Amino acid sequence: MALFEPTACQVDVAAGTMSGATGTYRKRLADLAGLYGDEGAFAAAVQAGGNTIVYDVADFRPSARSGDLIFGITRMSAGCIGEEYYMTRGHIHAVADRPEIYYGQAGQGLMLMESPEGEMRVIEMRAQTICYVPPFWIHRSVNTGTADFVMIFSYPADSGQDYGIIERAGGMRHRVMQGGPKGWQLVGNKDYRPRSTEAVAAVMQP
Ligand code: S6P
Ligand code: ZN
Repeated sequence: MALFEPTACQVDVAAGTMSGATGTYRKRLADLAGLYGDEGAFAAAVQAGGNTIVYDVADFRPSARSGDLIFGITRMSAGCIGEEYYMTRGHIHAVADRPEIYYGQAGQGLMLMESPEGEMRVIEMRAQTICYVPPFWIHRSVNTGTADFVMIFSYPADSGQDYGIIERAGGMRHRVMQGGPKGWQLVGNKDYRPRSTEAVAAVMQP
């Protein structure tokens, strides 16, 4: 069997980029319709500058084999739609028992996690924070700071991403809004529809 060549990628924390990436993508405001609670504020923000970059992702994917690892970097801009902080789309891994590690590099933000049954967890992230996202947790990153929020991540190469689990529920159970002693607070999402017992069981089956 031919061995994969050992590889190093160089992280540029200030730029939020990584050399040697095998793939990159960028999400602009106009790509993120339906994510934010204040539709009027979203429409106005798109009107004013739909090209605004909300986040960039660069990753290195050696293979898609079970047992292999994907790693990369995500850089999130600071900003809000109305009072709701910029966030990633969020997902559960398509192979739901696959975990993930995030490692903070710059800025500050949150890893917002929700179990299929609707339990919420929040981990505050800054430079040097390592967050373990266990198997079966839906996860989304939120920039609660005033500068770029940069994290490195790694997860099993056969994980995949399922974005529909959040869309079908009307979003995550809580939104991250301005306010509170830390500058952010969790506010119940009025559009949230809890998953049925059957939907939860379908995600949790091995
Ligand atoms: C993939 C991993 C990250 C995210 C990235 C963007 O499993 O969690 O690479 O893809 O942070 O988030 P999202 O929700 O748009 O994929
Ligand atoms: Zn993930």
